[in-house]
Amino acid sequence: MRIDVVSIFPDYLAPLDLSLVGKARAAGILDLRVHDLRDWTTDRHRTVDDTPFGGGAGMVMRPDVWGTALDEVLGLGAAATPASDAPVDSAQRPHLIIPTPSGTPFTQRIAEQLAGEQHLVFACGRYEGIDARVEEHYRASGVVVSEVSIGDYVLNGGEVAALVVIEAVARLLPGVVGNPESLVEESHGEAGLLEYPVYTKPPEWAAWACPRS
Ligand code: JD8
Repeated sequence: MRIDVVSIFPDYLAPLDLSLVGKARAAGILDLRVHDLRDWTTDRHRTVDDTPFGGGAGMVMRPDVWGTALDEVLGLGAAATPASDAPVDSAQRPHLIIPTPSGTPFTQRIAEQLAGEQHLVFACGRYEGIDARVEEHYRASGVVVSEVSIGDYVLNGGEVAALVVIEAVARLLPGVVGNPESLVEESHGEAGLLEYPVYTKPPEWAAWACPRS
């Protein structure tokens, strides 16, 4: 699987160098590329935001900078494969994922669906968010686009949500979790999420005994 993440804070994704996801990358199971959105700016101040049309507080992320970046990462730019040769099977085509507070609540089921795809692209917004025309433009261009939320609370940007989704998806890829048995166990339907208590040595601790199985 290939995953691209575009953000103005690429270091926020550094935890993905660690642990199982880090090993999956080293093993070539996961091709994860993190990009700095400012690399696609053209002005010397590397500007990515501007004041909101219609007034209001805060700043909004510019569609033109995001467009240039996503065209390249989605492989849609000039150098892209002509539409006629574009893979028909949606699992082959890139899936643009935009974390946003108003997105579809992220679930284990969505993680399982995404784990079956070949190429995920995360657009991590900041400020008040990304100009809404970006999502409309790529939907209209036939790109599979999903807006997801990781919960009913407000974060400062999409990076933390991208971390959550990428970890939940990556650990489902064959060869990432050491003992796939544990994946089967935990995936026994919705109930699977409700983990059961776990115990290990010593059998006696602080006058607490492990329940006899
Ligand atoms: C993307 C900008 C900050 C949000 C003004 C604070 C997801 N479950 C979630 N909560 N918050 C986000 C999220 C927040 C984001 C962005 C995702 C881009 N912000 C904005 C609107 C109010 N600031 C999220 N997934």
